[in-house]
Amino acid sequence: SSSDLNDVLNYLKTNRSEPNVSYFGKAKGKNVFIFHLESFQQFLINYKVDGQEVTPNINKFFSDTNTLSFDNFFHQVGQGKTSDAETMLENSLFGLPSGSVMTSYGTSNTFQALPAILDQHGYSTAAFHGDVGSFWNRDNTYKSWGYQYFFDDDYYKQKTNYSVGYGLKDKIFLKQATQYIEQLPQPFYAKIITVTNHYPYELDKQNQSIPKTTTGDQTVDGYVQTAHYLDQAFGEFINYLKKSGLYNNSMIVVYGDHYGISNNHKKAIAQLLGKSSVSNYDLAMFQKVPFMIHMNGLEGGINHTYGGEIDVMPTLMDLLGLKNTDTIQLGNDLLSVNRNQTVAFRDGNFVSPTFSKIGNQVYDNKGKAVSSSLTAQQKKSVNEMQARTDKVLSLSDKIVTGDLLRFYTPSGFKKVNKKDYDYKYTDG
Ligand code: GP9
Ligand code: MN
Repeated sequence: SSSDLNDVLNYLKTNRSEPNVSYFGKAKGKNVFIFHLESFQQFLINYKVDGQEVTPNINKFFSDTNTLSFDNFFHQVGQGKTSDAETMLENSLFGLPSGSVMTSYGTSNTFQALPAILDQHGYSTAAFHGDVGSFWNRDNTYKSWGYQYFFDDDYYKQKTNYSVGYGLKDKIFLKQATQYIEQLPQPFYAKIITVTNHYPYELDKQNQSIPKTTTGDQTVDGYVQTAHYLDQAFGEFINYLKKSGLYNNSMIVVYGDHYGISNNHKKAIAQLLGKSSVSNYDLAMFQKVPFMIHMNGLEGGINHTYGGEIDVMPTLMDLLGLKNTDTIQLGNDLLSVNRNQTVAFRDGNFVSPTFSKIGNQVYDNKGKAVSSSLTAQQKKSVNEMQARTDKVLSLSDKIVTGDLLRFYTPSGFKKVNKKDYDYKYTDG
């Protein structure tokens, strides 16, 4: 309703953060890659098995002098998993308390997504994925988001052994994706969704090149093997970008979509982290995923701000120098100077640099349970963070379930017409 929309606009009036002047427009006109690392958690960075780095190529990228890396960046997905991550990254809206925005609303709702915005600024836009196009209703949702092209599994040569689990093996997928990348008019925005590092972490013998972990938990121990394979695929892709020259004129954004090891595996998680047991706070910290931005000339380093997937779109828009003062987005630019660092999880818990709330317990930033020892001042600050968390989640749900964006168009934005797009593969 219009009063719900007013709630949203009022919230944004006081909660929009200012771009950081030293980053605004730094990536103007660059090609953009969004490289989606399936089920990839932050703890894998610099993790070793038997003295061997699990992800040497991603590690190198993480600490490259031209990579801005975030080490307090959290996934914020719910049941919609990958689709929630995509929804947050390209719309700055949360997934739903249950189900998936893309599945339930992707076809019918109005969106003002990043691909559509970039299209209207002269970009060509494409998504790449080696699974069937209908998974998570991508083939319809991407039209609503304004993607010009969606290269789903129909676009790649298939052979026996080319696929495992949900789709084409990453190396084979990425190699074949390059023929389409090369045809995209520049500047382009390309989202590349990998899939091999997906539960239950199966991989053919010949691609296993690091030992499994030895927690004894069957579903956990293969994780480093598929992560290692993903890392090799990533390394090959980066080499391709360097050879083709794209590495130097692109902003390359790399992120992990969500956990690979669920909280049902506490004992194994403790072993992987070298701890005797894990608390709920440890498990919350275990939800960190990589977020890295690489670009020639960008001053890299590790940024410690607390943030999550909801914050990616405003961050990228500011880097791209796109006006973002009247869009409806619930995150804030990770590079803003005075940004609010409360990270909302989809279940209403939150983490922050000071206090975090998991279930009924409040923790300080060392992981100590402090509910019963908070001062009045601290209690007040915890309550404020909780209120903010509840607010952004409920506003997001109102926007999605009420299709509120159909009542509001940011200045200069042209409504997306789904009929403009057709992703069906036709030979020749
Ligand atoms: C399938 C893939 C997996 O196409 O993106 O989705 P997930 O199971 O991780 O949500
Ligand atoms: Mn996923």
